[in-house]
Amino acid sequence: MDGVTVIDHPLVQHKLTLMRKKETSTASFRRLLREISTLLCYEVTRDLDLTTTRIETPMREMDAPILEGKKLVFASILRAGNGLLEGMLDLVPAARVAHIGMYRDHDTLQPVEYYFKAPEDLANRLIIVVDPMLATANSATAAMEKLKERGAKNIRFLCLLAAPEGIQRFRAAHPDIPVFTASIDEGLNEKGYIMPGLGDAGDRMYGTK
Ligand code: U5P
Repeated sequence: MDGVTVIDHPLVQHKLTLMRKKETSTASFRRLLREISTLLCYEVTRDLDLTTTRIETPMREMDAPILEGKKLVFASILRAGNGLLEGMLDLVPAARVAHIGMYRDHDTLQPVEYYFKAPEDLANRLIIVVDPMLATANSATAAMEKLKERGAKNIRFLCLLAAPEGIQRFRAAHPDIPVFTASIDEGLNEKGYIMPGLGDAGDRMYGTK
């Protein structure tokens, strides 16, 4: 699918299976999410531009590669996004972080925004938005609109699981934003849950419900 990358690395797929299992404990789920997010982060940043900087090794000087441009922004759609965020920050500790508070109204499935805090200069940075689940895509689509309103121009969306319907809606609304996911599942049930999915990512991470 155009603009959609499925990260089918064997370690990602193995860990994802463990996360899907209903008997996986909160502690294991959280640890697996953190582990898997470092692998996803590795893939989503694979094509970042490099420049060089002059350094001195103990032996001599050299021009060594470093990331080009301003620091990345990781934008977490609360609350489940925070599970992906932690592993990504393990890999890119200097990244700036945005938080987008969005909950899904259980009846209408529409996103309700309750919090937004992001670095000032979004226009000049690559923003990687994270939420483990792209279901109806209502929350992700709304989050992108908000980021664009604040000047964001270069955005990627990273999730763990996506429903085909969600991908279609997301790409129709934001064709400029590439989607990275570990799996495209079968579809949504009548309550907007991904099938077979892994349940409610926030509840499984935090042991609620
Ligand atoms: N969500 C889940 N599991 C699902 C479907 C949705 O946890 O099977 C939650 C995610 O936390 C995500 C939000 O933040 O709902 C995305 O839903 P949507 O706006 O894409 O429908």
